[in-house]
Parts: sequence; structure tokens; C-alpha cells
Amino acid sequence: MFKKILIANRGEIAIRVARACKELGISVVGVFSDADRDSYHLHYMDEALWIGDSSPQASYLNISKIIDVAKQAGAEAIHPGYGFLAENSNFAQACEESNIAFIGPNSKALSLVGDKVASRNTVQKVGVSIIPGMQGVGRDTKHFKEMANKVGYPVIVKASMGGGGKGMRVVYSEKELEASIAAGQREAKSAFGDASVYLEKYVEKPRHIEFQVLRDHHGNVVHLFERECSIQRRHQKIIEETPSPAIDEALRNEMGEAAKKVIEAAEYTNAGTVEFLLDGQRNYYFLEVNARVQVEHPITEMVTGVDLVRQQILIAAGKKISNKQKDFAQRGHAIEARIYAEDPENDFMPSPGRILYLNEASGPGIRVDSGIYQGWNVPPHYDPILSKLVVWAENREIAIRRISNALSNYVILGIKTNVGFLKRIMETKKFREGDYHTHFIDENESALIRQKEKIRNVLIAAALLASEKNSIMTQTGYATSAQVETTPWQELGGWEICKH
Ligand code: MV4
Repeated sequence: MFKKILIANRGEIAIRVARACKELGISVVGVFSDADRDSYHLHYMDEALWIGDSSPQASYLNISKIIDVAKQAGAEAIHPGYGFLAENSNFAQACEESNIAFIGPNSKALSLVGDKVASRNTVQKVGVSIIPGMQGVGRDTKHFKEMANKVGYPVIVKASMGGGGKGMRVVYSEKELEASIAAGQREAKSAFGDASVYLEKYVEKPRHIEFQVLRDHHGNVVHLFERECSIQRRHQKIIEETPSPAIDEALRNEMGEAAKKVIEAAEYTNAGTVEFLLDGQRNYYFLEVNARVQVEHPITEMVTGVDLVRQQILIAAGKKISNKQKDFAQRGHAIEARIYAEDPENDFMPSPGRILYLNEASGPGIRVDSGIYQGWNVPPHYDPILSKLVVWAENREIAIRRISNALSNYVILGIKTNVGFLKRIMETKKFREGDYHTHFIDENESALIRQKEKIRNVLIAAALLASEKNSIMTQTGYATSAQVETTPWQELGGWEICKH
């Protein structure tokens, strides 16, 4: 087993990984940029090394610097977390060349799953269904036109080296096709340094369902069921839950087995996620492999009892997965809501700044994976995720009430957050019924965004009360989960102005 692991990340995920290391008796080396000198993740490290100035390029994306500090600290392995270098095959290769274990798949598997066209071909060979479309990259306009006519409009043009939604163009008719190809190529070139694009049938209003898979270096592979991730905005997931309200036992087993086949075909090791689209007729199609521990991994941990980060470390150290597929089961229901420093009323602009007051939710069945503390200044340089509120309950209905109450009790003052927005999603009829798809937020955005006027009036009233009566804000009760309509007062969390 490793004695020392370097965590090449920051924020809540760096803390999550540090916990798994400590529980294995492994010491942890943290890294930080100039912007992260006071960051919470450093409190969880046995030692911490500076890797560069505040820009991600100079620090958390700086391959040679991270390898250097890992060597300097004597770390035998690097955990990349998610984002930054987590799926970068050059980074995995640099680790391999330096004899440092990269806690993830090897560089060859990373290259394969990073190439969406190559992945489609690999997956098709093992008999897992892919969305009808091109086998390779598009050659010329004629090739695109022929394929579009074959699969029928609408179609979607995607970047071969893309993923996560960048470089995608939906095309509704032949007259838009040529311009969309050109635009897709330009975007792909600038985002991924590779202009190749391909075309497939566009699946309208699908659900996004992904399967968690683990595969060791001895050929053992298991899946840990699905996560439903359809509640997203501009390709950024917001709420995830498991089990998915959309699939039954038979379909779950079939998709889980398909996910394992994908991972085997790619000769992929460690933890990975196989993404599928599910259409309105319950047909599922392979979309892509995410080669990292994902932001939403805790919901799988809550219903299976498996510590995924611990498993990642054990697999990287060469250990065998000792359990068989039949040993795993889903128990109860888990939901995660991602808490961001952003302003839903202002087009979700990032809202960095000082956290003046923080009271994170707690209670039975509540887990908060957090990277923040009261008094900390959220820097503007990175992804604005602050923490993740995760709940477990016996069933979906209770889990929704539990997370709704927990959101009411989650108080962050000083910066704008999406907490109220998340709570309003939980209160919609469609979410409660489990009847939603990937366009849920787009279709309901205006209803989900608080009326500016209403909240402004409440804040003015609060300020007046506070100044005139020399009162302070005191935490008191909380909104009841039976409440479907929220008032701005409730969105302040369990607070009221009290005379002092
Ligand atoms: C699609 C699609 C519909 N049809 N492909 C978005 C991110 C990337 N992983 C692939 N994505 C999509 N590919 C076809 N042929 C719709 C999406 C999509 C989506 C997928 C998953 C989760 C959220 C999404 C939001 C919009 C579009």
C-alpha cells in the first residue's frame, strides 16, 4: 500500500480524497496556488506545497510542477480529483514516466475514452447500442448530408475530442447543416485543439443516466448502479439522485451489464462512469465514459455503502475487488444538490467574496462535502462549487423532504448562492413526480428564479428593522417541507430578525 499520496486538487474534493487516505493510514500532501493560501483543503493535509500563482494554468493544470512537488515530497501516488488534470492522458503519462501511480486509468485508456469517435466504435464492437450516426469523423459536406438524411433531422454535430457539451450544434434542417459544421469545427479547434466533428441523430428531451463502474488490474469488474443526472443547466449538473425514477430492475441490470462491457472493451481500470441517454421510449444509448471520480459520487456511496475513493486507491495499489456483482445492492434513496457561489438572478454569474456567516445543514441522513468555512474569501479564479449537500432516506419521498429542509437550514451569508434555486427545484411537481428530462431547467427557468422585486423588498425591510430597532439576525425555526410555495423569508434559511 502507498505510504504517501499527493492530491492534485483543491476544495471539497481534495478534502474528500484526504479523508479516504487518512482512513487507509496514508499521509497526504496537498498543493495550493496563491489564491488558495487560506483554503480549507489545506487544513486536511499533512503537508502542503505551493504550485504556482492563482491562474489554473500556472498551478492546478501545471503538469511538470505537480510532478516536481510529488517527487520532492516523496509521494508514491497522485490522486487528481475531478476537473483540472483528472482526465488528461498527458498527465497520466507523465506520472507513468516518473514511476508515480496515477489514481485512475492508464494513459492509453484515457486517450481512448477522451476520443468520442474512437469510443463509439469500440462500444459498437461489443454490441452496446450507440446513437445512430457516423462511424468516424465527418469527411466533407456530402458525407454529413448523406448521414443526416439517413438518420433523419434533427441531428447533432459533435466534436470528436469534445464531451460535456462543448462544440455541439443541433441542426433541424439541411439548410443549416453546412454553417453548423463550420461553427462546430471552429469551436472544437479552439476548445480542444482539434477541429474534427461528427454527426449523429439528435435525441430530443432525453434523460441522462450514468452507471458507476469499478475495474481492477486483475480483470474483475462490477457496477454500482446508476445516477440520474438530468437536472442540469448549460451542461453543468445541479441535482443528482439514485435510484433513477425512470428505470426498473430489468432495465437497470441490462444497462449495468452494458456499462461493464464498455469498460472491459476499453481495457479501462479504476473507477469510471458510463453515461447513457435514455429516450422517451426507454431506449438507452451509450454516450461517453467519464474517467474520474465524479462530483456526484457520494449518492452512490450512500445507497451502496461503498467508499468509492477508498476503492480507487486500493485498485491503484493493485488490490483485487473481492466482492461479486451479486454482493452489491441499492438501499434507500440518495439525492445531491450542488451548492455554488453564483447568482441565479443575474444569469448565474459567479459570486466570489467573503463568507460572513456559515451554518451548514446537519442531521440524520445528511452529508455535507464542503470546501468552505466562515470568514473565508471565495477566490474568483476557479469553478464556483462550494459544497455538496447529500441526503439519504428510506425512500425518494422522504429524501426530497429531507433535502428540502436541509436546504432551508443551509445558511451562507456574504455571497450569492444557488441555495434558494435548488430548494425551488425540489418543490416543483415535476421533480417530485420524477417526471423530468435534460431540458427541465431550460423549460422552467423563469419560474425557478426568484422574483427580484419580492426579495429586494424583504431585504430592505430586514435592513430597516435591523438598524431601527438595534436588532440582530438570529437563527430560529425553519420552513416546513409541506410548504410548496416559498416566500423570500424562508429562502434566507431558518432566520428571522429579532429585537435585541
Ligand atoms: C446528445 C443529446 C441528444 N442527442 N446527443 C450533452 C453533453 C454530452 N455528454 C452529450 N450531450 C448530449 N448529447 C444526441 N445524439 C443531448 C445531450 C445533452 C445532454 C446530455 C446529458 C445531460 C445533459 C444534456 C443537456 C443537453 C444536451
